[in-house]
Formats: sequence, structure tokens, C-alpha cells
Amino acid sequence: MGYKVVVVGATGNVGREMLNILSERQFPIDEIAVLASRRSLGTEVSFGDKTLKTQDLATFDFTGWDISLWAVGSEATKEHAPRSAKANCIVIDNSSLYRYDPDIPLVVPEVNPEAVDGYAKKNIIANPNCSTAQMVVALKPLHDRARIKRVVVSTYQSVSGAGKGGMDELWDQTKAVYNPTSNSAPAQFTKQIAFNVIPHIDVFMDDGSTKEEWKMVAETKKIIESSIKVTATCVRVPVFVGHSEAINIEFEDFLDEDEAREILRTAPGILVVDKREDGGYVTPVECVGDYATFISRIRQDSTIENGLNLWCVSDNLRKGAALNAVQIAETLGNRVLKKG
Ligand code: 11C
Repeated sequence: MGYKVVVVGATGNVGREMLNILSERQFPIDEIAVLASRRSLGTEVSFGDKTLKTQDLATFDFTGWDISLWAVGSEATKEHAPRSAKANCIVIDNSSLYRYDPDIPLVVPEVNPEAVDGYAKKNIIANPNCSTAQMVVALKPLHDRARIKRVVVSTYQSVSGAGKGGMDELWDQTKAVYNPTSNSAPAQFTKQIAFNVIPHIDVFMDDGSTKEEWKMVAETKKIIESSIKVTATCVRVPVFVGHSEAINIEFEDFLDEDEAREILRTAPGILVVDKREDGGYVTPVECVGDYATFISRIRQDSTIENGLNLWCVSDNLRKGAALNAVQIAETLGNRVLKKG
């Protein structure tokens, strides 16, 4: 016997990836429903070799369904997810709405799978921001060995993090360079993104950081350990899919770069590609469609006592969103629900 699963926001970038990944990983499903807002009603989406027609989120009855995977914005989640939780259809939410609620687990299954057990307080589990998810996968095994004191991270985030509109904007502006009649005005982003980089993702906070940067700080503390200090600079780059991060880590104990490489090689969810030669590292175009978080450029930082630098790349629509949500569903199934 398998699960009755609902995918909410099934026509968006992340919702479609959720369906692909549920099918690829053969998640045990007896019945599946795909929901969308009224605007996208009736749109068909693929699930394995089937085609499914979207139903209306606003009127869907979650009674009798087991798990709902949410890939819509915070507003729609706030309005509709409580109906699912109340009907005992456990919510796995990809928006930022519930992440910082102390009664709601924030889970990356390679890092804190046991946190899933806390789902029952509200019947909701939160999925982290994409830039946090890949970073904590890299940090946790190193923290277990040498205890992390402080992390300095700079991100290079693809336009797909801003949805399909962000991808269209990069495409249109790129074409406009060659054909100036094409539409090239910034809309999703605050400045031109084609052939440019923008040090601004999400809204500004009072202290001058952006919300994206704040999320990396708060979510790392909740997922790994509150004592870890994080300072982040998040930058949008003209890449379609795949977020990259340059991470500097200061540890309590000394950790040799070769030992760090070996620890990361055997850690869950990680692939190390780290040859000190031309091309011996991973770039975002190579990680698209993959499940792994790729680590390259592991090296000592000799400017501090116990420091390491590394380069971390992952598919933000997969590990950063849809894959992590499906892995949470799998963890929930294995640890708690035990069907399938
Ligand atoms: C971006 N990380 O790249 C964002 C997208 O809190 O889930 C995901 C925002 C979030 O723009």
C-alpha cells in the first residue's frame, strides 16, 4: 500500500520538478492529485508516462489524503495549507512561511532527519531556502568532526530561483543584446541581469542585509546548531539553473584539507570533484538535473587558525527545493507513516 499524495503548485518550476522526482524515485503512490491556482486551472502536467489535469487549490478537499507537497508562494500557502494540515494531510512546504516557527521542523534529510518526528505539533514540515539547503549538506559532516564556529559565504544564485519569470528575463535580455528591438527592461530583477551580476536577492532588512542573506543565517542555526555564526552575501548571476557558493569556514579544532576531502567524499548527498587542474571542479551547468551537492576547491585558509575554503554547487530546483521536499516525504514515510 502506498500514499495518497497532493502536489500544490504543480505547474511552476518547482512543482514540475516535484512530479519528476516523485516518479524518478518511485515514491510509493496509490493516488496523486495536482493542484494549481484558478489562473492555471486545467493545465496538464506530466507525471512519469501519465498526463494529469490540474484541479483548483481553492476548493480541493484534503480529507483522506496523506501528504501534500507545496510549491506556491507564502500568501497562497498561508491561505490554504492549514486546511490540509487540519485534514491530517501532512504539509511539506517549500515557501518561507513556516520555517522559523519553533513548533515546525525545518528539515534537510542528510542533516537532521530526526527533526521530521516533530511534524505532529502542526502537521507541517518546512523545506529550507535553496541556498541554505546545499550549504548545510556540506557543513554538517565537517561540523561533526571539527565543530564550526563561523561561516562566511558568498553566493552566485541562478535566475530560476526567481521562478520562470526570472528565466524569461535573462533569456529576453540576452537576445536583446543582439537584437535591440526585443524587450529588455528589468522587471523581475532590479537591474539588468544579462551579462551582469546583482548583489540583491529578496527585500532589504533594517541592518542592510537582504532577506535571502538573513535566511541563510537563521536556517543554518535551526538546522545544524544555533551557535554557528554565519555571514552571507547573496548575489544573482546570469545562470539559468544551479546555485554556487564560495564558503569560508572557521572551526574550533584543526581540520586538514585532505581529511575534509575524505569526510565529504563519504558524506550523504555529496559528490566531491576536486582535482587541482584545469576543469577539475564543478560549475552550475554541470549540476542541472542532478541530485547531489557538488564540492570542489577544498583548501586550507591559512589566514586563520582553523580555516577551510570550499566551492559548493547544486541544482537549486532539485536539492534546493523539489528533491529536498520529496526526501522529507521519504523520511516521513520511513520513520513515521510506514506505508509503501
Ligand atoms: C532565490 N533562494 O534564489 C531564492 C528562491 O525562500 O524559498 C527561494 C526563496 C525561498 O531567489
